[in-house]
Amino acid sequence: AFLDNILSHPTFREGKVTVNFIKNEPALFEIKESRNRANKVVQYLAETIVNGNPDVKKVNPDHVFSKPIIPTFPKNEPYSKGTKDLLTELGPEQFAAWLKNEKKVHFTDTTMRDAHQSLLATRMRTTDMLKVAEGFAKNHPDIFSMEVWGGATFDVCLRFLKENPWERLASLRKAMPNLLLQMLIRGSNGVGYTAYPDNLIEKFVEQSWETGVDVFRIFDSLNWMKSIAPCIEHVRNRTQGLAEASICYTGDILNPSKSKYDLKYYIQLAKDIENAGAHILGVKDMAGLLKPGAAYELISALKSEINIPIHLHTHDTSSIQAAMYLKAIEAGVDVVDVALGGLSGLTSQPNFNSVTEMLRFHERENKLDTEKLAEYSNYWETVRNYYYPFESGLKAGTGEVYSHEIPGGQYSNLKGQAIALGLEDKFPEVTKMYGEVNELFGDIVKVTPSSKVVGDMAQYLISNGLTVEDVLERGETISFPQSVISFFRGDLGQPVGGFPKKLQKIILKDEKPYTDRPNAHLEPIDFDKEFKAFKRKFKKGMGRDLQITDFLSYKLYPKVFQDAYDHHVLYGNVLNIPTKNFFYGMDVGEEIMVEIDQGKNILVQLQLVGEPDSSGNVNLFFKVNGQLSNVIVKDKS
Ligand code: 3PY
Ligand code: ZN
Repeated sequence: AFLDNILSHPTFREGKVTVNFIKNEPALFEIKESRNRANKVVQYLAETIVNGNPDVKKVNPDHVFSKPIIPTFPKNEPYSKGTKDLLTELGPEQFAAWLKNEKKVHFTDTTMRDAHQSLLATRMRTTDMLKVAEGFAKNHPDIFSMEVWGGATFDVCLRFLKENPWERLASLRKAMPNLLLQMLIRGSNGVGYTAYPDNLIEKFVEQSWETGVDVFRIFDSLNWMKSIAPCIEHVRNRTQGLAEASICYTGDILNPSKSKYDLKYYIQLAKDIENAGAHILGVKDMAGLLKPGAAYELISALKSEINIPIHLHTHDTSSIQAAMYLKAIEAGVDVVDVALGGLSGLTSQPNFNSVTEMLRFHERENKLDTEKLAEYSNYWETVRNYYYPFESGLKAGTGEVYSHEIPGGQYSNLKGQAIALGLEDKFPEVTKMYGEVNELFGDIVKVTPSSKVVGDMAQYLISNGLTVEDVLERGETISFPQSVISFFRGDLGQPVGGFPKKLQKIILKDEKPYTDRPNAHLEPIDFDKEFKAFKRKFKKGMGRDLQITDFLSYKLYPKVFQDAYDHHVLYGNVLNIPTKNFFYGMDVGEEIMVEIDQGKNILVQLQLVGEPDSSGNVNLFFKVNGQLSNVIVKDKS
């Protein structure tokens, strides 16, 4: 193709070529690059048509996809001022003071992060978000913040969607310049499941801010201040954003027989968080255990004991969490997390649309355009349908959450796994065991990554036909899962009240645990040196210069980054392939438009899929921008 460009170039045809011809005509290379990109996209489509997307386990050939309707918005009008503008104007301290003085209750929309993390295994693609991001920000400038990043989205973006998470953040920033963008960060575990060197987390925070995050919701999976405080410091030192440090709520403060996590415990933790310099206090009810009456007590007490605003998060696993919000709002909570209807409820957040209606004519009502909210809810409900293989199969809320205490995101995951393995009838056993393991571990705070340890142990015991009594009686002879050993060694920090000593000995055998910060055991990163080496290692293939953010992705997830890189070398940027085609390939006759570069689109039509030959090779014929093109793919079935 490159040669074609040269041969067809007017200068060449006129015979006026000099030695500098190729050098002086960069367009020749651009055309080559575009063709290259187009070929890679077609290669990806061909591969998916023949072998499927490896992330999609079960395709339903009769599934009906309907076209989502994108709500209208004033395209040519500027964005109305929102919370982002206010933060820029006031700075984080004054902004927090402003928030605390607001009479109306504010909303964080979690649709683009926790909602799909909890309902669709985090698989929502950037393209589906970008279709409505600008419109949403223009139609709803009064939203407090948009939770769009962090948690599991980072990992899943790279691992399964083959997207660059930083690119997602940058494009959402551009599309929603007036609203605060929020992320979830697991304190010293960043967006991973283990401890990282402090200077890696610090750089990560700095780059997240540079790329677009304003609100950092920081938590630690054991509520350990020693993991939370350094992250607050990073936000304060490296950004002009808001450090929202969270208490993770577990247990039930109204239950007198559950005294480990009582009101006094939470108030002290909240004070520690305020004293560590947080601008906002988060109350993160990751399993949806906070009951309405308890919420009233907790929020009232916190309001009188601390001076920073309070932001409440929950999951609607029990299906009664809107009632909890009402009580919390009446007790003075400043912001609550909700998800647009189509992606709300069950293990996700309470329904934004309905919560808004619940508060109509309430003294703390926040007047939003409910008709427009409904249009966006409908959009997401239709888009959700494209992700059907990732649905957990959960049909109803459950009151059992109060006994097993499984966080929303994990619950849908475990349920989905059980259904996929044909063990749905065993699911009650898994959840019961989860509760028993929690008791065995000394009743710990359970949220990523500590919740994963409890889940791993529960599944391990069930699949090996063991009980918690077996562990205590003959645990010396059992080899436990790695995550469990690592947890008892101290790799995730220290749980409230310490580890049960006898069990710790059983699990660690002769290994010695430690009690200081896990991060203190890790070598700091030499950014200058390592970034240079990184750039050498991944020199070609990305079609762009490697950034420090790529290096951070690599340091957080080396293997996942390598795989995403290899995928990129083969298939280029798959970001703009429509979701239906990204997951399920194309039908014969189907024609799609794919943006391969800014403003540059190709029209791809699938013409014919041949039969596999004797060695399993399949010949596919496409029309790309009207030109016939054929690709051969090996059928791996
Ligand atoms: C995460 O860490 O991803 C969570 O959503 C925890 O609740
Ligand atoms: Zn959550």
